[in-house]
This record gives sequence, structure tokens and C-alpha cells, in this order.
Amino acid sequence: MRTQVAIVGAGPAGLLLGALLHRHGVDNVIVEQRSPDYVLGRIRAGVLEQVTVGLLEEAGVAARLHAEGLPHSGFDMCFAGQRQRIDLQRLVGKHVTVYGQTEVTRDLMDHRTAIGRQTVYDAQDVAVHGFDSAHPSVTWREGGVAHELQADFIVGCDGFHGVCRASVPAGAIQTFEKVYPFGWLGVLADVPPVAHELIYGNTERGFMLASMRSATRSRYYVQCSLDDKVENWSDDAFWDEFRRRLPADDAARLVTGPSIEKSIAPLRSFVAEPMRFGRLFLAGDAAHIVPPTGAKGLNLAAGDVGLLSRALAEFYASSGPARSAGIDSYSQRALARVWKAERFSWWFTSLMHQFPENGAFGARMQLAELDYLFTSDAAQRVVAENYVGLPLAA
Ligand code: RFL
Ligand code: PHB
Repeated sequence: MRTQVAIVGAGPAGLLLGALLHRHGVDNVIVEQRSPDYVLGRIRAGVLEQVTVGLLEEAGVAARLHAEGLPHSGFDMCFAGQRQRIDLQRLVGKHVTVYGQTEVTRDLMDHRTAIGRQTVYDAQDVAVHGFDSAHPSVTWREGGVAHELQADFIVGCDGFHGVCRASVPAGAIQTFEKVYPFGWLGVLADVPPVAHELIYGNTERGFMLASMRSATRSRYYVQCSLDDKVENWSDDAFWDEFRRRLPADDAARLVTGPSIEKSIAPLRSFVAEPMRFGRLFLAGDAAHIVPPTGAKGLNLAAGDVGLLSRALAEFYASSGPARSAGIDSYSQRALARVWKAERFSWWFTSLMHQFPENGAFGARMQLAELDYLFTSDAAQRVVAENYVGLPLAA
């Protein structure tokens, strides 16, 4: 089998890249190790930046998002009994859209079926070869039968635990990592959201976040210890803890119900440099991870494939040495954006969680920073500018 661009991984990065390349007339095949149901079963991100929405529009998959997504022009931050709305619209003239990663993925899958581009699901033992040569390829097994896909380029959209980054020789890659000393316990439930906008809280009992997927489905999180287990948390125990961390007015309004999903996610910052190795590119979680506090993971993945799809389209549409300019600068342009989102996610995480190991001085620094943020329009503008997302061309 042969194609122009072989994409490894059918998460949001791989599916969106496939749709954008298709828009530019570039042939592509996606190879995914899991089943479609498994991919759709992962409950993850919920907040889309305008850049991400713009890319979904460009890909032709934004109709349901526009019909069902919830535009949010602000969110609340709480600590020590105080509450501050970060008015995104007033501060930076932009909003974000609440629309779940599951729905984005479903829309991209349906679109891919409609355009008739191939996705191989349930591929076993996926491997990438020859990306330091002019003839890269991807191999896998399906029901015991070996398959090979030859391509001009391979793009690793296979997430943090994927095979692409792991196939790069150790001497060619540098990684940067910070693991946080806590996780997030998240619950999804069919109950109306406690507030119209998201609430991020730093409480004495730990971080809390009240988010949502729709007017009837809520997504709530609490900071938990790294060695905690989901089995330790009955629904009642979660609701009790969540209610105690909510501001009092909201706690009084909270509607509880059975959880549809409950999971614990560790928090990590991670970047791999560069994001290109010969004819292999990395995009999304395959190249970088952010803690979820800034809602940047999915948006960064979309930004990467936005840049890469344009660079690859330019490569196929032109001739001569200049055709490679976009792909040659992809890694450097993507990383410049990635590091800024890493910085914001790390900062927001440091501000909003309890870090007993930082001692009394660390706690006072956090309070001073929150107090400053709540009283300074300039500080709020910085938060707003980062939260709505930096432009793609920067
Ligand atoms: P994904 O979504 O991990 O998709 C990668 C795909 O590659 C497949 N794969 C392989 N395929 C073939 N061969 C192999 N060897 C393969 N190895 C893996 C996988 O099966 C999968 O289908 O990465 P992508 O596309 O880069 O998308 C990134 C986003 O999914 C991610 O950044 C966010 O979901 C991060 N994230 C969150 N981001 C937010 O903005 N807000 C959140 O609330 C939020 N919650 C989360 C999250 C990530 C989590 N993870 C990774 C555990 C909660 C969790 C639990
Ligand atoms: C979510 O709805 O899952 C969500 C929203 C905002 C975040 C993180 C997660 O910062």
C-alpha cells in the first residue's frame, strides 16, 4: 500500500490532520492500534480555543460544534472565600467553546467515513521504518497478517505512549519533564452544571474545577493524592468532597447523580525536542504533555497539525527548493507555541493547587499572587490572553 502521508494514531491530532490534508488534496492513511469504540470512550478535554474551532471549520467538521457547542466568554477563579470572574471577552475580545473531545472525535470520524479516506483500526505491533531515508514506511499486523504502508512522510499522532517518539534514536531527541505530586479525580454525570461558566478553585482541601459538556452534563474534578485509587471513591464520597470545595452559594445549588465515568489522571509537563526527525514528524501528545489546568492539551494538538498540514500542503503544491520551507521550520514554529502553553499550564497549575511540600513561604507566595491577580486588570489580561490561546502564526 502507498500514500503521501502516513499518520500513526486516530486521536484528535491524527484525525484532524487527515481531514486538513484531505482539504488540500493530500492523500493520507491513518493507522490506529485501538478500535473506534475505544477511541470514542476516552473522556478527556472539554474547552476549545478559537484557533481550534477555526481549524475544525477549515476541515469542514464544525457544523455540530456550532449547533451544540457552548460559547463561554469568561470563567471564575476562587480562593479563600473570594471570587473573581476572568472576563475573556472584555479583556481580550475572545471566547472559548465548551464542546467535548469525544464529540470532536466523533465528528472527525464521521467526516472521514464520508470522504472515504482509509483508517486502519485494531492494528497490532505498529512500527515505523526508514524515516531517515527517502522511503519511510509503517508496518503492522491485522489478525496475524502483516501489512506495509509506504509513504513520503510519517506523522506520529500516537499520543504520549506511542511508538513514533520511542523509535527515534536516543541521541537525536531531548526531553524535558516535570511530574506533579498529585492527580485529578474526575467525574462525568448527567446533572445540570452547577454554574453557567467554569469555576476553578484553590481551597484548603485542594484544587477543584466545575466544568461541563452541555446544559445537562457536568464534568467535575478534585485534586487527589497520586496513590489514590478510583475504587476508594464512591459517588457519594466524591460529591461530599466536591461540595466542600465549592463556594458556599454553588454548593447549595449543586445537583448530584450517578457518575457515568470516574477516573484519576496524573499531572505532567513534558516536551520532546525537536518535533521532526528526517521524514518523521511528531504532533500532539506524542511530542508534549501539559497538566490539564489550562485546558491546553487538545488545543495544542490541533495547533500542531494546523501548522503541519499547511507546511505539507505547500510542499505538494510547489516545486523547487522553497517547497520545503514550511516543513523545515515546523518543529521550531510548533515548539515556540508549545513552550508558551507549557509555561501557562505549569503556572496555572502552580497557582491553583495545594503544595504542602512548598511550606509556609510557598503558600504565602500563592496567596499573594492570587490577591494580585484578583485586583489587577493587567494580571487578568495576561491570564485571559493565554487561556483563549495564542495565535497560530506566532
Ligand atoms: P491521543 O488522544 O492520546 O491519541 C493518540 C492515538 O494514538 C493511538 N496510538 C497508536 N496508534 C497506532 N500505533 C501505536 N503504537 C499507538 N499508540 C497509541 C492511541 O490509541 C490514540 O487513539 O493524542 P492526540 O491526538 O495528540 O490528542 C491529544 C489530546 O487527547 C490530549 O492532549 C488531551 O486529551 C489531554 N487531556 C486533556 N486536555 C485538555 O485540554 N483538557 C482536559 O480536561 C484533558 N483531560 C487529557 C485529559 C488527557 C488524559 N490522558 C492522556 C490520560 C484527561 C486524560 C485522562
Ligand atoms: C474539562 O471540561 O474536562 C476541563 C475543562 C477545563 C480544564 C480542564 C478540563 O482546564
